Amino acid sequence: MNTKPLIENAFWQKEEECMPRAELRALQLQKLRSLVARVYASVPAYTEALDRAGVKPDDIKTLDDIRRLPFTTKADLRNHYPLGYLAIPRREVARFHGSSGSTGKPTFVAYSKSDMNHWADLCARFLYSGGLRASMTAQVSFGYGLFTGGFGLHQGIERVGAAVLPASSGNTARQLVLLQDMRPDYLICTPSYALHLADGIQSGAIDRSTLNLKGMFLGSEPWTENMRRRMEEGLGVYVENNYGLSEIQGPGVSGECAYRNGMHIAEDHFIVECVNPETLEPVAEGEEGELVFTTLNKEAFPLLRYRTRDISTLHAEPCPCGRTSVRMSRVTGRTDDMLIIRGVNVYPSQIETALLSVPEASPHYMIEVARPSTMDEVTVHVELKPGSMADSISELNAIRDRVVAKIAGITGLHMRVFLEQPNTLERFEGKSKRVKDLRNLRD
Ligand code: DLL
Repeated sequence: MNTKPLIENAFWQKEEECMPRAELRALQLQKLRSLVARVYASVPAYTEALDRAGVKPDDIKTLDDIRRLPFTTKADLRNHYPLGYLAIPRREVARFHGSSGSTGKPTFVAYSKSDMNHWADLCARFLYSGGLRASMTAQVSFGYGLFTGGFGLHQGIERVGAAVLPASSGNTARQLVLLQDMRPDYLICTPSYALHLADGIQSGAIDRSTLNLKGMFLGSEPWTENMRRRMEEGLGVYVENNYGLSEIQGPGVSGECAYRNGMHIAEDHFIVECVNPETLEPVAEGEEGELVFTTLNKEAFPLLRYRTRDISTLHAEPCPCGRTSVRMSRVTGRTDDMLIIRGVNVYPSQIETALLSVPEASPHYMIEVARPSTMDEVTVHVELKPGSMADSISELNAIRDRVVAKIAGITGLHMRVFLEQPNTLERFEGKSKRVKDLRNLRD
């Protein structure tokens, strides 16, 4: 283990971050008991699920009793669309966010004033630990909108007291101008976009000597130590990983400390489990499994045992930084078919929905994801319906453009589309495998 931190070891909320484990566990149990009582009383979907599981709030006597609670999945949220899991009166909601759902409609989440307050602190924890200070400026190149990235990080920076440069996503030339002229100390975005901007800087698109960049906080999609090395060596900056998901909060669920040996999970706010995705039984410490989170403090949208579908490992041995929480390794994969393309979550079923709305297109398709240099590129091969072969190139182009537009309308992403002759793509007898992911996301 690396015991020499690259930057100073610092805490935003030392008491919470370094709470002795026995105290932390006692706090978790007390919060878990009140959470189960609260959702049983206020969320009909949970009243039903707990009754079905034969568990009453009073049955939760130890932390291990969490295993008696039902899991919550994205499908549950979809079945109670849009706000079936809301646990407070709607008039008390301070903010809504949403993430892509596999059907084309987003999954909505909600925050109370108190949830927003905790969220800002949890983002401030990893920002402060990575070196952001009140005198500094941070450029946020995450999208502002239903996505939790932009607004979530924005609040964390404000909580630290630093200045926010809310660049939002896209428009690379302008991002580079901001980096050069506004001289932010930190850049906050997805790893693939950071790499893209780093390549822009290194190719001489802007005058590198004018930059004031000290570091980058990256998250929202899988990335690798190789990518970190490339950016740190290429730009001479400090690069830190942080993780989160909308259903549980957004960014700030976990983040690295100065020792960078996994991401510290904010266990005073979330109980984490790592389970075998088939048996749903816990895996041994350090073994790969699916992460499952229970929210302890969320008022508006508390969730019991939410299955993230993210594959990772948990590590409980003490960290030299002094934080007492369990750490998670990088996310190495998913147990479902969700793809993360340039930070945007995409399900193959969304592409299928788009194809079904174009009369000439068939539902036979193949999605290829590649990362030729730094940015993900998606190519969709789609068969035309028999009998709908167009006679001219301009007709074919028109069909293709409609498919591209439909996909963009549903996923928010521009994908390359190739129209194929009927009956030319592979057919599947068992589970179809419509995605070829050619990216190397492990090293
Ligand atoms: O991506 C929240 C976020 C925003 C995290 C900004 C960090 C920074 P969703 O759009 O709901 O929320 O996507 C959540 O993204 O289940 C993981 O699969 C993936 N993910 C998030 N952070 C990381 C990371 C935000 N550091 C989904 N490494 C999660 C790998 C990540 N995957």
